[in-house]
Amino acid sequence: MAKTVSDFFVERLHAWGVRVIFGYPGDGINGVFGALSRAGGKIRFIQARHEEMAAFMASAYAKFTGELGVCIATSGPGASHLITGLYDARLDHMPVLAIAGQQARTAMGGHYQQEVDLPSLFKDVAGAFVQQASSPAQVRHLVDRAIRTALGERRVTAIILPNDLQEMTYEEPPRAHGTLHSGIGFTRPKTLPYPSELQRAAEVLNSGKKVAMLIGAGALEATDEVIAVADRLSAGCAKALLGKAALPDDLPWVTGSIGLLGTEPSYKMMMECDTLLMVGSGFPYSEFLPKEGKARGVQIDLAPDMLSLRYPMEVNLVGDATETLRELLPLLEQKAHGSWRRDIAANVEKWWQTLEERAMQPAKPVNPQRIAWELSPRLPEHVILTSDSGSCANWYARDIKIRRGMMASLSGGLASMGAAVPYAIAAKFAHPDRPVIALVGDGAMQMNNMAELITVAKYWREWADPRWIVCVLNNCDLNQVTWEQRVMNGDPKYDASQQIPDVPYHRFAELIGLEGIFVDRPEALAPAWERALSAQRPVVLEVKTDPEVPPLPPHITFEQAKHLSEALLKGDPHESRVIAGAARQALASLLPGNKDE
Ligand SMILES: Cc1ncc(C[n+]2csc(CCOP(=O)(O)OP(=O)(O)O)c2C)c(N)n1
Ligand SMILES: [Mg+2]
Repeated sequence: MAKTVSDFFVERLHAWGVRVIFGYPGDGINGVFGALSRAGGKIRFIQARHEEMAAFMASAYAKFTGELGVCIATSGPGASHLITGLYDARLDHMPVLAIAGQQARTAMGGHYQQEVDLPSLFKDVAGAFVQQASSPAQVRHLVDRAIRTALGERRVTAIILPNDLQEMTYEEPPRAHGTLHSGIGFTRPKTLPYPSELQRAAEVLNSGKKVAMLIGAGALEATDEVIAVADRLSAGCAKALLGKAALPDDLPWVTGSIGLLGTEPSYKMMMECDTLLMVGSGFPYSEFLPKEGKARGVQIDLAPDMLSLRYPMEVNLVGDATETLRELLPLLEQKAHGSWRRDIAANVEKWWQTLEERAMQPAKPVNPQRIAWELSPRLPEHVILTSDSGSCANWYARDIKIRRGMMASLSGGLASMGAAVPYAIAAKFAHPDRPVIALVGDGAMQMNNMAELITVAKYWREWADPRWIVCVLNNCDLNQVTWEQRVMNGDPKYDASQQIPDVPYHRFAELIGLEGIFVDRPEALAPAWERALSAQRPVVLEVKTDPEVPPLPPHITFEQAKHLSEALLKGDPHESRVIAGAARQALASLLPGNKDE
């Protein structure tokens, strides 16, 4: 049989190093599936339950391996289902290639079945490179360029293949005018600023007395360098959500997360510093950074368009975090460890105690914060953590003490619900020998994570370490938003939009052959984690949690506090519980008069 365009396509992906593709089939892309089948396992196809989940998997695979993530879908609805997962990769700067089928070239423009204008659909999310192939000799450079662009620019790219083209005999581009003769291969360059710029940065940092650092996903590979620079500058360091695993939390000067899901020591440090060094972070909220003009700033980022975006920096360094910090270090003078760092460490120590006290507050029936608190000391070495968007992201960000060698990620920039389980599945295909734990709200579970448990049931037996745990926080509420409505908008809980059905998640797990554990007493949490972590198969650990424990930011403005009290006065159906419950203490500090702003 002659080599088809699809055979060539699969061969070329393989030559680029692609070994895993996440996706879902359909007649618009059958040609490529046929070729994948003929390729005899050279590239592994992982079947998700939904194309959006496959795209989340590709995004997470890129995050956990540093390699290209690839997802595939059929024409029309399959392709449009990919979009949200692709935006996740786009917003978190992940290299992902989307492959989509399309109607036959002979039908296009004819309002044909499943005909969607895919180049237009993908144009925003895959704007760096999106092309619909129209001839066999074009496919070689489309693959080469889509992958090189994705890797080189850390962007999402897309190739759309009409189904008649997929089955045609492949032709190499002839040596003729109007053809391209492309090749494969990409290695990341070493990106460093000019020495004069490094010197300018060092001057700013050397003249500071109170240096604060903020690191993000760009610093994940730069742990030693961040520690060395922070020690030289006697700085404290906060971590943006995607940079959680960049520094271990047992260092006394690490203030943990920042922002709405952040910590008080991070907030204080940013308000009091005179110098800010930001590394590899697109952390969005300027109000958690120093007031403009209050601190001198230096930023390091690989992407020029992320520089001086949240705070006007004095020195903007385009560079790789590891390499740039290494070059910067010898230019930095050793600062004495004085009251600045001592105060940060004291704040951090006090904050961990506060978190413990908050986690141990009684609640009805289980305080969700305690889930993370009990998990933290039990985290196995090299665990990979994921979290969904929802209140659990607060506990993930603040309460989990991460150690060296662990990985952790979530849908950061997009903050999409429904990412934690596909992320956790991709983590297993990236590192089958590492335990994986996902924290997920019940709303996110119902939205789509639950269906992906079927994917886990399908594949887990092949994972070298079977430990794969999803902890479901069952509060029958879209809790994060309920609290946002109360605090940000001053509205009472709107049951019609916020209340969600009670579902026995642990029993669903059992039905499909996984292990189910149910907890509705705080004392049962620790043994439940122990059991889940020693289980011989994937586990759904369902915990009945209290929706009245507020997942509130460490710093609330007077305005927000006022809104909250208004909501309570307007008659939130859950008002009496809110006031009387475990939230009482936290709320007291929010009410007008108790904050100085
Ligand atoms: C796809 C998507 N839809 C809606 C939202 C808005 N949103 C953010 S958190 C949240 C509530 C999540 O509820 P649940 O998963 O039950 O977690 P909880 O906050 O109750 O712990 C919603 C609706 C979102 N981030 N993503
Ligand atoms: Mg919920």
